[in-house]
Formats: sequence, C-alpha cells, structure tokens
Amino acid sequence: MTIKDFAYDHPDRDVAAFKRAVANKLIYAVGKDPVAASQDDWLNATSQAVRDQLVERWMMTTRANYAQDLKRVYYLSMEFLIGRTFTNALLAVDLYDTVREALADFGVDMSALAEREPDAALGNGGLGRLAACFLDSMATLGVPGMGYGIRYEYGMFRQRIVDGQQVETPDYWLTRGNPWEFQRPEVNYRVRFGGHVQKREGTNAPYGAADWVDTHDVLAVAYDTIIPGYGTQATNTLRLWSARATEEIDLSAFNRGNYMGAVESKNQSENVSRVLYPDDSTPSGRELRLHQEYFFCSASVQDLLRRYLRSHKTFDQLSEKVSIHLNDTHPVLAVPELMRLLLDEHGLAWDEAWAHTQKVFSYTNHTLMHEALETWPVEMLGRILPRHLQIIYDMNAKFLATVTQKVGNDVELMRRLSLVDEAGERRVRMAYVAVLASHSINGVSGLHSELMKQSIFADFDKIFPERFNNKTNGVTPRRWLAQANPPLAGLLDQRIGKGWRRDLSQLEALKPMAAQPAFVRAFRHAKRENKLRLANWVGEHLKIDLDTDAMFDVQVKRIHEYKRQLLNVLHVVTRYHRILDAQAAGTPLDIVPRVVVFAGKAASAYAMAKLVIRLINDVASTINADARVGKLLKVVFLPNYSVSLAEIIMPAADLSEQISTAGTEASGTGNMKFALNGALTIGTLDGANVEMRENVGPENIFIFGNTTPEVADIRARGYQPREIYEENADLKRVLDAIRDGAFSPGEPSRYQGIYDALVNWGDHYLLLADYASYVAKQAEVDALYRDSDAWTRMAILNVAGMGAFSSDRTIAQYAHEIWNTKPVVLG
Ligand code: T68
Repeated sequence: MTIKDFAYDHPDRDVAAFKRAVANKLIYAVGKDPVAASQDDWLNATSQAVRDQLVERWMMTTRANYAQDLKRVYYLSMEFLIGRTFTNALLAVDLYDTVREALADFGVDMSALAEREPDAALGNGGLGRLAACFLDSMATLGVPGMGYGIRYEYGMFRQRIVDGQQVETPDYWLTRGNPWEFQRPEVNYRVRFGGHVQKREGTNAPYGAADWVDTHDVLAVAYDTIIPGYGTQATNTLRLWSARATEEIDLSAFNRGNYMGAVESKNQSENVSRVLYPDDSTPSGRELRLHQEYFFCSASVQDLLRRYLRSHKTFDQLSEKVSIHLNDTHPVLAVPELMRLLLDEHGLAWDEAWAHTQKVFSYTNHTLMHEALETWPVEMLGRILPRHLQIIYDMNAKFLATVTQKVGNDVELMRRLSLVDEAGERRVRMAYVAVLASHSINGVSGLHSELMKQSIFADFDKIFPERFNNKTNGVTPRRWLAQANPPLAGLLDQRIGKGWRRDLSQLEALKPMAAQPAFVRAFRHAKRENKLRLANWVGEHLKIDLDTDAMFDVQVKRIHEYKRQLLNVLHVVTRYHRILDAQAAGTPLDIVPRVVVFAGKAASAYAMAKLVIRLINDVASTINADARVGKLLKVVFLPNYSVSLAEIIMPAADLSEQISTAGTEASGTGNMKFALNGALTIGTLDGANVEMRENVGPENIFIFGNTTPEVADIRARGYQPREIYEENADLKRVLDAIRDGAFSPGEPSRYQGIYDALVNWGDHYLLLADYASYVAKQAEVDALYRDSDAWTRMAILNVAGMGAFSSDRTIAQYAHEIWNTKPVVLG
C-alpha cells in the first residue's frame, strides 16, 4: 500500500484546489469563519495546507530509509537556528506562486502573512544557524538523517534598544502555536538525574555493569518537524525534545495537602526545556545547562537505539547503521550515555561497547578560545550524573594506561591528556571526552582546523593524527540566495538557469558576464532594489532616512570583543573627524557617503559587549544629529538581529565587515552570505575569509591586518598598544574623544573602560595594531566605490566565486569522509 492509497484526495497543485485546501484548513482545523479570520488565522491555515504537501514525501522517505536499511546520521545540537519556515517550505514544494494567487483571491496578501511568522530562534548565532543549513542540505542530498535538539519554549531573547542600551525580553515564540510541528506524546523517554550507583552483583567493577538507583526522573517528549529537501522528494526530520514531569503532580505532596508544592515539583522538571542559554561562545557552567545537555542526549540516544533495535537483533552492525555527530561539545554526554546503555541495560562488555562507541561518534569543534571550552566540575557531574562520571573515569583510566604502555610514564603528558583537569577545582574537559570517543574530529575552516591541531589538541594529534580533519563551513543557497534575494535570484535564473539552487558551482558561469555592461547594470539594479527594501525597513522601524546611493557598510553578528565591532567604530569616528575638519577648513571633501550598519546581540552577562552596543548607539545619535555631516555618514544599529532580519540585511550590503583578530574566528558564515549576495568583503586573514580569498581571487577582496603568525609574534614580543596610540595622531584623537565623552556628554566617563581596555590593559584583540592598516584599506574601498562599474564587476566576481561555500558541498564531504552514508533512493 502506498501512502496515497490511504490518504484523502490530495489537493492538486492548481490555484482553485489550493484555495479549497486553505479554506478547509481555516474552517475545520483552525475553526474560523473566513469572514472573521485574522491574518494569523490565515497564516495558520495556509501553513497547515502547505505542510500537507510535505507529509507524503516525509512518509515515503521514512519508508524508503527503513526498506533500504540505510545508515542514518544523527546530528546532535543544542541549537537549531531555523528562522521562519513558511516561505522556505513554499519554495521547497514549488508552490510559491500558486499559494500567492490563491491567497490573493481571498484578498489576503501572502508577503504580509509571511512577515507575521515568528522566527524559530532556537540558537545563538553561527553554530545554531550552521545546524539549520546542514539540515536543509542533508535533506536536499538525501542523506538519511535526523536532527536532535531541545524544543525550548523561549528562544533567543528579543533585543530592544532603550536609551542606546540593550534590553532583553523573553521570546515566547509559541504563543500562537506552531503549525509546523507534530507532537508525539507516545514517543517519550525517561531521563534520570541524581541518585547513586550500586555495584551490580556478579560483575567485576570498575569496568562492568552497574545499577543507577534513587534517581528523580523527567520525561522527554518528542516534537517532529519536517525538513524538506529542495528539488527532491526526500525529506528529513528535526526531532526536538520537550520536558514533562513524570507525574502530572507529585501525589505524595498533594496528599499531604501541599497543593502548591505539588505543582512546584512539576514546574521544576519542566524547566529543563524552558529556555535557551543566550551565551554565545562562552559556557554558562550552570546546573540547569548540564541538565539540559544530558536531557536531550539521553532521550536522543535512547530513541536511536530503539530505532536500530527495531531492525537488528544484535549490536554488531551498530556502526554500519548509525552515525552520531556532536555539534561542539554540548552533546558530549551522549558518549557516556551510549556506554551506559550498552553496559548497564544491554549487557555488553566494556571493550565491545567502547569499540562501537568510537566507531559511531564524530565531533566538530567551533572554537579555540580557551575560555570558551566547556568543562564541568567533577563535584557537579558526580552529583547529577554519578554513573556517567564513573564511566568517564573508566574511559580516562583505560586511555592513560594505553598511552603509558606506548610512551612510558610521562607524568606531565598524563596531566595534559587527562580527561580531568586536576589544577584547582577538578573539572572534566568535555572536548577531550569528545576527541577520545570520536573517530573523526573536524574544524570548520582550513585555518581553524590547522590551529586546532597545533593548539588545544596538539597532544591528541600526536596520538591520533588520522582522526583530525577539516570541513569548511557553508550556507544553504536556498535560504540565503533564492529566498532572501528574489531580485538577484531572478536575474541569475534568467542568465544561467535555475540549477544553482542545487549546484552552487554553476555560479561560475557568471564570470564572463562581469565584462558585459548590460549584466553589470542589471546586477546593480538588483542591489539597488535590495538596498531600498532595507532603507524602507529602517525608515519604518527607526525613523531614519537612508540614502541608497551611499555605500552600505555592514557588520552584523554577535557582539564580541574578538569580532572587533570596536575597530569598526574607531574607523567610523575617524571618518567623522575628517568630515568635521574639512567643514571647519572650508575645503571640499572628497569622501564616499556611507551608511554604516551594525546589528547583533550581546550575551546578557557580557558587560563589555553591552558597553560596545551603547557606544555604537551613542556614536550613531551624535553623528546622525550633526548637521555638518549631512548625507556623508550615517550610523544605524538595527535592533533584534535575527535570521529573518539577516534575510533583509545581507542582500542590501555593499561592504561586508569580517574583521576579527586573525586566529580567533573559527570560520564565520555571515562572510559567505554577504559575498553570495554581491557584497565585497573587507576582512582579516581569519577563518573562512582565507578560503574566500582563494576562491574569488586576492584582487577581489580587501584583506588587511596582521596574520595569525604575526599576531602570535606581536604578543610574544610584548605588545605595547600605548606606543601605537601615542604615535598615531588620528587614532589618538579618536580614542581621546571616546574617553572624554564626545559621544556621551551627559556622562563623560561612560567609555573610560573601553579606552582603558585598549590603551592601558593590553588590547587583547590587537585593535590598535590593525587600526592603520584597516583605515588604509577602507580608503581603497572608497576609491573603488567611486567607479561604480568596477565595483559591480568585482561584486559579480565574488558571487561567481562562491560556489564552494554551499552547505551542500560541506555536507557531501561529511557524508563521504566522516559518516560514510549513502543517499536514500526514492522510487
Ligand atoms: C561559531 N560558534 C563560530 N558558538 O564562532 C564561527 N558557543 O566562527 C563559526 O562559523 C560557527 O560557529 C559555525 O561553525 C558559535 O556560534 C555558539 O553559538 C555557542 C553557543 C553556546 C555555547 C558556546
């Protein structure tokens, strides 16, 4: 029986049929009379009608996966930064125009509906968005897989700017329900916490089975979202876990008459999936975070083992049928959890369980910054997950014993390799657990992968050199070009056909067109439309008028010292001073008008990042209000940066700022999105910028600043930022202005801390060392912008060179070189 044999007459794909489908959903599923329906009701009904189109493909894919007994990849990630789904789904099923017409017939404007959908902001930044791009590419390539994560009730906080400062408000994204998810109450697992471990009768501890008892348990309930592939019937599943109390209420408390207490304990359990931690690139170290990590790892591993055992009697084929990928260290507890289940629940011996485990796991590292590496206090782990701590100890003992056998007793080496950091409070190094348990460990750009081997994993690289590899990040061209940039996508379709959506290397065909004046004009026209769209957004939301002839110079990403938004501010103030000087001297000023755009959130506890946001806003109000500046310079901070806002910003940028200190940004993915949308990059030789330069050609990108070895050298020689400050008059003037309150006259000392960090406290990220080179490179950028044809030609060559940065290429490499999976074949 096929799915069609069971299903109701499927709505055809013509406008009339789709109108009926939407009307049926509105009336019978949403329960609204069309004459009374709100925009949200229409969105809900239409989403459900579109979802119907995905379900059949979904079931077909699942059946095929089972029938072909294919190896599955489980992508474990604490974050999936999906954004909106509506338009993405319409493009995937190729119903965009049909649905727009159907809705128009009802007098409903589809783009207005699309704007009402809340973002699924279940992630902080690059790492979470990468996971979302990967799901899209896995489905598109037919890689049998599944994303596992947490269904946070509150996603990434909403950012408002009040008096120039960031104010966080909760993001309750589920207020109006979520039409894309299927709740699966019957798919639930018990996740245990606390208690203690008992030796099991007849086993020879320390490596044998044990019993974990007296735990308090939480239920993990599955919610599934269909991930459609593009240009294929294949789909995948994103399965997110939500916490439920094991008992509706604590009956014993209830019986004692403590009603509030009874409900309290239910809330406690369900807090586990309540809220996303908003700390990008810094571990929070809080107990609730550890609970979250274990909660979703345990549910996911139980779920995938159950699926495996449905079609296999023994564990012999586990690694041929299952791959578990760890997106950073956040899901590393899946390692001791798999070991625990194999040892304690399924009775395998340690060596057999360990052999399976090592073949199943692979791990991606996303940062080298020491303070960002996750460690958990032994005391806390032992209290919350006593059995897992034991297993980690056992892994460590076996590992260190093997090393000793090989190299003899080198105490210093043991101290460095140990899974447990014994200096000070004892802590488990989660990255080391990941490395020890994985057959593949990858970085996210060529540079990052090399540095990873030389720095944090240097000792492991000597022992397991074959495990380390690189998989340069990519972005999905469906969302980041087809969906976000209709003007450019349309132009590409006209000139090179539609195939780039599934094969981004086809963009290379644009190269010769950079020399065709008609194409250059059409390309510039598309950019202008996108700039207008952003200018309208800014006009509407911030009441600031933008000149679309000005260069749109954009830096959008999390606010972090290493990303150096401050360096950008130093350049902005430098330009401001030049404008004022020319005005004062009455000399004509030959300067390219710029709109400098910033957006990004600061972790709520990151004081310096918040101060930077405030400075940007203060600089913006000062400059924008200064009549002497006029159209020559505008600065805007767009509040609440998000996936949906990025879709408006990226296509509108002329210049993309990728200016992190060399050696600090693991890859970056915004850099790719900008270039793909025809922005030129000004950047350091950091992360994937290095490979972008190789692909677009060094003459088509603005590279400045110290390289990674130069940065190391400057630090080794004893960096003296004050000397640079004293010697560079422009820089000194900028820093003094900031220090003396030029942008905060009401509170002149507001930015003393920023001045001190740069001049007196060591300027850890070497802003001053790169300042002169950055400002000089910005002058080159200006010069090129004056020649609008030359600029546009270069932008076209950037788009043409971005073929390699599709997440399809990245996922094909993961599938081939790490997971060893074959695509599903659909009949
Ligand atoms: C980013 N990391 C990298 N971390 O900074 C970026 N961390 O260079 C890279 O392109 C991207 O990952 C994808 O590989 C992050 O985004 C986090 O968001 C994060 C969240 C919680 C804890 C630690």
